Amino acid sequence: MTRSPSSPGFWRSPLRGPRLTSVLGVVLLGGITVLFVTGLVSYAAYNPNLSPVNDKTPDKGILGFYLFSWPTDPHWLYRLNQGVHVTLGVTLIPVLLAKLWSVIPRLFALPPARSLAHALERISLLLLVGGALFEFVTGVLNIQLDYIFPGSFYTLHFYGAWVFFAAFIVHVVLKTPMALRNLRHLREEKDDLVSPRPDPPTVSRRGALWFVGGGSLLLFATTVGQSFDGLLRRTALLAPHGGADPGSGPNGFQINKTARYAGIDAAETTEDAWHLVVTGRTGTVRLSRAQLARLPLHSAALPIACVEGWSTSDQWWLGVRLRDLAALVGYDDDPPDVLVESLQRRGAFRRAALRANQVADPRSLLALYVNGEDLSPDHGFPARIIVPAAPGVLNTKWVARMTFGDL
Ligand SMILES: Nc1nc2c(c(=O)[nH]1)N[C@H]1C(S)=C(S)[C@@H](COP(=O)(O)O)O[C@H]1N2
Ligand SMILES: [Mo]
Repeated sequence: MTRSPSSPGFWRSPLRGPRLTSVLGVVLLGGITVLFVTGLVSYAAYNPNLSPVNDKTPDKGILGFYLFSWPTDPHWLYRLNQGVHVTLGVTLIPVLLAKLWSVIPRLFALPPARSLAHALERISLLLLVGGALFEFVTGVLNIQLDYIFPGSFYTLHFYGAWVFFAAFIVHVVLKTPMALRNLRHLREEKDDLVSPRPDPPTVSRRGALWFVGGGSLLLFATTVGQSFDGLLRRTALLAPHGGADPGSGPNGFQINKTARYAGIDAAETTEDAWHLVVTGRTGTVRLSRAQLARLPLHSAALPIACVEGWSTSDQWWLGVRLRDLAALVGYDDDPPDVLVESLQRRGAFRRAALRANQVADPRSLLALYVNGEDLSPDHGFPARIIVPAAPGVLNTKWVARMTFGDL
């Protein structure tokens, strides 16, 4: 009988019990709530309703709600939000695994359902555990591999989050009172998680918690550096993403997709070949890079902050204000939304839309220079967008066309 995982005697660890499960559960309650909120905020940062360009999630309905235009202040807003989302998500992995381990006997408990209520609870658990694993796995794949917005990752992680969170709410409502009771009373009550025939302990419960916490600390220490430059970034052993080696010098900061990867041919970006085409209320204007450089230039110190969690510190960009470009095509005081398109012919990031409040911000630039030098090919030469507080993906590189108004 003890051979079967559905019999309580099969599970021999003396660590299992309501107290261990409750401690881990309370940590996850706080942590996952933060993940969900920062995830929703990150979604809002894409300005998802701006034409079908920024968010192509099919049939999102009310789940794709958003409540506000993404602000441009403070300029590090997305950097902070996404750094917390990704670093915290990675840090919680050991806690999630330990929590699942601590309740595994219940997965096999028989009969599968004692009552309708019990059946419903078990179904919600299936969605909870499946959803949690799904969100953590898709999230980690996205930062470690080359899954890209707005392809499958974005849609999967989005829908997975809602399924998971619905089950999470049910679970929290059902379990929190008991978890808090378990934490207040130090004795282990009779509980289905406590093994009836425990093996002798090889580690204390406190030791086990230190082990889990140590794992989390290690992941944290090897991830958090992705939000900083220099030596600290080199500690981000687990968050290597951010494409090619950026080298040193003025353009020596994280690169996501290189010019070569994006299929940008140097011959298309020469002074003779490249023109920016700006369209708006009063028609179309074509500008060479030399002509752009003779317009009033402004500078702004802004970071690149990718959805994958990595970011750079503030770089010093110099270029033409987006609102000045809007004024060239008939929007003098009332800059509208803009659709920005890259020279790049294929790939997910070749176009992005910006909202009027982003265009209006005096720090939003079509940058020609960074840190006192021409943009490098990999950072978007001849010209790229840079907008305060926006996710990296909206900072289109190798810009070819800008269409203001009526998206
Ligand atoms: N045309 C184009 N623009 C792009 C991308 C791209 O692949 N193609 N990547 C975007 C993403 S996801 C990020 S995070 C930033 C990265 O900018 P960087 O490579 O200069 O750091 O560029 C954005 N602009
Ligand atoms: Mo990105």
